[in-house]
Amino acid sequence: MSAELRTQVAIVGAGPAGLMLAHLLHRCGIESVIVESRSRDYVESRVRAGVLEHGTAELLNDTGVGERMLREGLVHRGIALRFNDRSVRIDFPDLTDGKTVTVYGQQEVVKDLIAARLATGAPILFECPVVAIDAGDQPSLRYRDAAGAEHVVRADFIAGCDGFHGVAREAIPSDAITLYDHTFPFGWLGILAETPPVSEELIYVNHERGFALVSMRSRTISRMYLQCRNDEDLALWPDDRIWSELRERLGSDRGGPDVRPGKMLQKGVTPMRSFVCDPMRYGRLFLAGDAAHIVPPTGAKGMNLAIADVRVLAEALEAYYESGDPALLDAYSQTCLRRVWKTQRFSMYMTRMLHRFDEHTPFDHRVQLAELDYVTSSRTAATSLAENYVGLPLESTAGLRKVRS
Ligand code: RFL
Ligand code: PHB
Repeated sequence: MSAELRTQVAIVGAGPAGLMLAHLLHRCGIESVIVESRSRDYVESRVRAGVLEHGTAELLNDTGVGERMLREGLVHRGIALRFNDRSVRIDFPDLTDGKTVTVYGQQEVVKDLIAARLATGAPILFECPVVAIDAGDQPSLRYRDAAGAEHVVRADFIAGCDGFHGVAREAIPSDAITLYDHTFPFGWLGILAETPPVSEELIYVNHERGFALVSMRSRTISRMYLQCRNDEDLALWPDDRIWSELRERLGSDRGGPDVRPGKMLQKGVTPMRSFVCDPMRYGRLFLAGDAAHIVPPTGAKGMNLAIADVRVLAEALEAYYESGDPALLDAYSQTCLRRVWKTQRFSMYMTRMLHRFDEHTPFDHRVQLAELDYVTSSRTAATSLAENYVGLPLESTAGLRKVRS
């Protein structure tokens, strides 16, 4: 039997964007239905981002979903850039008026938001892929349940928060949007391992064999990445090879941090790309997060951008339902895209400064090292990096002020 649901905002996808949007809307009394293709267990265990900008952590706290993050998240006051076998620290609070970032896994944010959603009793449908979206004047979507039956959700608005490979963007006629993209000729091989972090803070490494990054999820679990080919075959990377490559790029035998092999919990390859869809809206369909844009992970920005989008969208929907004024909804795409392009710029800057490019000549490589030397020795340059890393100021806060009070 097929069912029909009616709501104010139908949300496609239960990633950080969809879940946070539902959470913010609930706080201002707007109803939503979340429809997610995967199981709850799957979305709660998908290991991805790990760094929350200052404003993202603040938003989680201010809206009542930051309690576990406050207890278990690790507040980081800086990062190290490592090149020519030396590490130089960028001190965030010193350069940004006291701001920090919080290391707290994306899947933990997702777990906290799902718990908050379930506590409200509002609908969240797992294992229900959305198969069609009608973005017309009377928007609706169709999803298929686990038994294969199709159902309809009718709504005032649809939020496409279904990631880069979702269906929402596909529902927009191609002549109504412009897509910008850039693919990098490399990817990241990421591991999660049971070994204490090699350092208190993240280390971004420029090495002649390629980029490396050491991050963490807790005081006993490390998350580390190695630059690899875009189509890298994981079978060529037994654990031993990963550990010795990390030791080599970190300079463990040359005074660098000591990487100690531990139990490998997960391995995966992520291709790198930059992508923007402009505008992020078609009629009553609004795209948010990875559905609208992708950044290479070097700036640790993807999840933060997703949260920044839905903050703007929730505020615009709140204004619309309060006064019938669509001005903020009309400005949504433009408001978000300003931040998106600045974030593309920063992610591109970090990526270019830290990776090996096949086409680089020895001249290009020297310029790259000079960039690192500059950013770690000029307070002005370091301030720019720090300001972007902790997160540029969030857009207008008119609606949010009410949420906080
Ligand atoms: P998501 O998380 O991809 O969620 C989309 C959800 O939509 C569902 N879906 C559908 N549901 C219903 N019907 C359909 N037809 C559907 N199609 C898809 C999916 O199952 C999924 O649950 O998108 P969202 O919410 O926009 O969030 C974006 C972030 O996930 C992403 O930007 C970050 O993970 C990027 N990222 C990082 N971001 C940071 O802010 N800081 C970091 O440190 C950081 N590190 C990273 C990263 C991404 C990485 N990978 C794996 C791409 C490190 C890595 C390695
Ligand atoms: C992570 O911990 O997964 C992480 C940290 C910083 C990045 C990217 C990923 O730039």
